[in-house]
Amino acid sequence: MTNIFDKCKRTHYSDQVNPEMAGETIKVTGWVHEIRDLGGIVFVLIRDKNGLIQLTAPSKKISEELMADVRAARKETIITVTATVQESNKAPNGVELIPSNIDVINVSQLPLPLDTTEKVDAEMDTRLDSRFMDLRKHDVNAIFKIKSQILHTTRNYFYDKDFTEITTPKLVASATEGGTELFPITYFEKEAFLGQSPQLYKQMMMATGLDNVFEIGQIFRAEEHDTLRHLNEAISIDAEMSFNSHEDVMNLLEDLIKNVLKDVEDKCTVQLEDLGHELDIPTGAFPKVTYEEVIDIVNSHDAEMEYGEDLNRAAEKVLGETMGSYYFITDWPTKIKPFYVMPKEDDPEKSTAFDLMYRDLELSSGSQRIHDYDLLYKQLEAKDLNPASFEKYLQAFKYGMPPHSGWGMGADRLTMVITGAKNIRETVLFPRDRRRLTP
Ligand code: AMO
Repeated sequence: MTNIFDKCKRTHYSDQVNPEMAGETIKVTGWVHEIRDLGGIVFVLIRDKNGLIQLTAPSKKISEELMADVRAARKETIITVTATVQESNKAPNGVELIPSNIDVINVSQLPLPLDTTEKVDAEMDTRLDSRFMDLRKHDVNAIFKIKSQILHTTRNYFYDKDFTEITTPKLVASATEGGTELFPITYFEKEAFLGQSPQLYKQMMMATGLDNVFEIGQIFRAEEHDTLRHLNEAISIDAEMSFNSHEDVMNLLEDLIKNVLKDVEDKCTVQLEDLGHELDIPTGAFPKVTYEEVIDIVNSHDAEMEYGEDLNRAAEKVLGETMGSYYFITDWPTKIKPFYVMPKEDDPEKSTAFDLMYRDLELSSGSQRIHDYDLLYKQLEAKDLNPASFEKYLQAFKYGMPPHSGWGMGADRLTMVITGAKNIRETVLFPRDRRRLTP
C-alpha cells in the first residue's frame, strides 16, 4: 500500500503553476473549495496554502470512473490530483488542470460549520467557534501571515540592534500597572496573579549589564469591558534600554514601526491584496503633542477632558481625527502614570511618559523609569502600593542601576492598524475576552 504522505506529496502549490507549463503533468493537493457540475463538464476549485487552482473535467476527455471520482468530491475534502496543465484564460493563474488521477486523502463531513467561499458573511462568534475553518479563507489567514511578518521583522530589528531577547515569568506575585486589572490564581498555598506586563522584570534586567533587552510575550488584563480594542490576553512587544532617554526609546519605537511597515509592504503584497487594504505609510517624523495640548484640542471639539484624566473614548476619537495616523502624546501628568515612571526633572508634576497612538487607538506606552531607589520607594508609597511586596524588584535598584527607558506595544493592536482590522479579535487566533475561553 502506498504511504499516505507519498500519495499526497505535491509537485506544486497552486501559485507555482503557470501557462508556460502547459502539457506538463503535475500533482496538487488541497481542499475542495467549490464544485460546479454543468453535466458534460465539472469544475472543481482546489485550495491550498497559496491560493486556488481549477480542475476541469470534461466528460468527453475523461474516463467514466474518473468522472465519477470528480463528481464525488465533497466541499472541504482533501484530494490529491495528478493532472496535465492546460492554458485557460478563465481560470485562476490562467491555467486549468485536466485530471488523470484523483486520490481522496480525507473526507470532510457535511454540513460545514462555515462557508469557506466567503459568500456568506458569518458572525464573529460563529467564526471564532470554528476558527480552523475560518482561517481557510484567504482574507482571514492573510491577517495572520501579516502578523507573523510583523513579529519576524520586530525580532530581526532588535537582533540587528544588538538587543538580548528575554522571556520572563507570567506567574507573578504582584501588580505592576496598578492593582485593578489582575487575574488572581491559586498558586499552591499562596495567592498569585497572571502577569499584566513584564515591566518589573525588564527593568531588573537593566541592573544585569545586558543594556538592551526585548520580549515578545503574553500579557493578561482582567479588563471588565467589552470593546473592539481590548482582550484579556494580549501580546506585548516590550523593549528596555539602559543609558537611553525616553526620547531615545521613542525614536526606537518610531524606527521599528517604519521598518515593520516597509517589510509588510515588500513581503506581504498578496496578503494586503487579499484584504483589499492599503498600508498607511507615514512620511517624516511622527508628530508629538503634549498632554496639555491634547486637553485643548479635545475641549475645543465635541468632547470634554479635564487635567489629570486619562483619555476617554470621545477624546480619543477627536484626537484621532485631528492628529491623523501615528503620533506621540508626551508630558503626561505624573499622577496618572504608573509608579515607575520618571517625573520630569524641571517639573515633577509632569512625567517622561509617552503614548504612541494611531488615530484613536493607543498602540504603546513608555517612559524613562525611575532608577533612584529612594525616589522609587517614595513613588510606590505615593501610589498606595506596599513597597514590601516589591522587595525583590527594589533590590535591583540598590547596587548600581543604570538610568533607563522603555516601552510596551500591543502586537495585536499594531496588527489591527497594519491589516485594517476593526476588531482586535480579527487579529488573534483564539481571542480571550469576557465571554470567550474556548476554543
Ligand atoms: P500599557 O498598560 O499601556 O503599558 O500596555 C502597553 C500596550 O499593550 C497593549 N495593551 C492591550 N492590548 C489589547 N488588550 C488589552 N487589554 C491591552 N492592554 C494593553 C496596548 C498598550 O498600549 N508596562 C507598560 C509599558 C512600558 O511602560 O514599558 C504597560 O504595560 O497597545
